[in-house]
Amino acid sequence: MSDKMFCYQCQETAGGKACSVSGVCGKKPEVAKAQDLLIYVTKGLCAVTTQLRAENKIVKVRINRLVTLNLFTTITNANFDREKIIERVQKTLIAKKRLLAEVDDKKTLPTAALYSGADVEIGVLATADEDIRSLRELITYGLKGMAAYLYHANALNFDDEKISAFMQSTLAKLLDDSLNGDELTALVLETGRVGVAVMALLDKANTETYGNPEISKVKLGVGKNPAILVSGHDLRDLEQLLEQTEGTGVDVYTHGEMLPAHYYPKLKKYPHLVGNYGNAWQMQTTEFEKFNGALLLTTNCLVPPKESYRDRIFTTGAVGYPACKRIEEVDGKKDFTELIRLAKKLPAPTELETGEIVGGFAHEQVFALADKVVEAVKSGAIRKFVVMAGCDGRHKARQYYADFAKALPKDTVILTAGCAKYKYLKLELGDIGGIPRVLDAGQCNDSYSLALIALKLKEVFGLDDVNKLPIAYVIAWYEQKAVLVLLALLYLGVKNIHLGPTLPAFLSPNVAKVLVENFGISGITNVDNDLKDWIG
Ligand code: FSO
Ligand code: SF4
Repeated sequence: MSDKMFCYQCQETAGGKACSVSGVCGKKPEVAKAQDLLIYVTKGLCAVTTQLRAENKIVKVRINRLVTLNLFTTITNANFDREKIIERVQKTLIAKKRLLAEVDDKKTLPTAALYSGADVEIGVLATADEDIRSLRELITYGLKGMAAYLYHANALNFDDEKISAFMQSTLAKLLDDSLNGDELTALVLETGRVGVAVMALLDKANTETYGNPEISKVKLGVGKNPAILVSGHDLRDLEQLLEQTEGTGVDVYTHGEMLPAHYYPKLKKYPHLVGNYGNAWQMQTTEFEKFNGALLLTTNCLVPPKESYRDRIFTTGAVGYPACKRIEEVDGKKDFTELIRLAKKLPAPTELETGEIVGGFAHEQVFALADKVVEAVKSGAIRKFVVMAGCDGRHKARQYYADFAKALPKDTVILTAGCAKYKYLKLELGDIGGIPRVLDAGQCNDSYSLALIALKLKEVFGLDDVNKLPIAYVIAWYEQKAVLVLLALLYLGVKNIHLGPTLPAFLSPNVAKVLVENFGISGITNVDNDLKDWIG
């Protein structure tokens, strides 16, 4: 196996090409290679499970969960702990060996299915043809995003064997050298179709467990109690922490993508869930320091922590960092005692800002406002909606999104989800007849809401094509969940998505051309030009 790393799965990849010395995200070559190995052995396991299904044998839920967590573990900014990743490799090899014994017909299995730890060429560059490589990686990243959504649904006891079967058969197909560009392109679109299904499953899991998000005010200031800051996307982790901190005198705050927890009736009912602290993930290096209290990372995005706050960080689920304490799930429960004990000894947070923000405009809440919205569109009070969803990040070029939001005409409404919102959520852009100009549906995990809102508008306006709606799509991407959301939107027939701040490095010129020609995908230029072209 080569000593060099090669990773180009996220938007911040080095030089817009690939991280080959060390990751811009902080991922070291040995971690990158362990992740490549984990993906490789997972594909091998999936070739076996796919064969088992073809022989009408049942694949246990435990194996589905193993595959899901393996993929989620390799998502950007989730796991930097090489040892833990290698543990997962070994677990996967053991599971595969056992399942292999159950396969009747081993003749068609690929080499990876028989792999037992020998030195083989793996990783992105193992595929020589740049278009095939590009399509394989596009699918792999879509599946990583799918795994993240499925993992969250599973955490709330929602599952769908069909989704796991698709993920596994698709991963197995990525080992098949006989598949050509057209067949892989078809698989890209299939990934988008199942992407819609997994997002719907997670939406059902979240809303049936915690109620439909409702319009909510979230405080930005701080109190005087010792506190825990929760980051990432896992609502079940937050819920368990809220239960365990009840009556302890410890307050709980959200950071980054955990903000939308405040919109759910069954989470906002806890009085000690006091507010949101700070901004998007990339700000954690300064904001975690100032928070003073204990920190819980439930999912990506983790930035390699500075020493000044490293000993206050606890990780759980797919997240990992060698020097940070971990909380494992035992019999479906997580015990946060040690985290709470630490929090009690630490000072209250330093105030960053005051005031409040408003969110909770997921599908049911927007449907409840439908009459008002339709009236505003018919009267011309709302000229256009702009879907500005996705991720925030470190690149200076992302200032574009704040500037774009500020420059949008006053008769436009931003529909948002994901941590991209931090670029404009606090700008006080006003409202249109009581409808705020920034409607936050929730996490990137809730992008499904935006699709449902678009489909509802199509229905109420009696249109035959979602692209005839007065909606522009200005999507900021960073990691692989955004890749899945993009594929899901393409599957839903959405055209002319403007993707930025840069196009993915993993799209070869030919693959990019297919996306441009068939779906009208384009990049961004500058605010003035783009406003003129897209908004008019
Ligand atoms: Fe943001 Fe990070 Fe939610 Fe992403 S926290 S960037 S798409 O990993 O997950 O939106
Ligand atoms: Fe580079 Fe992104 Fe890969 Fe990290 S995840 S190594 S920043 S491409």
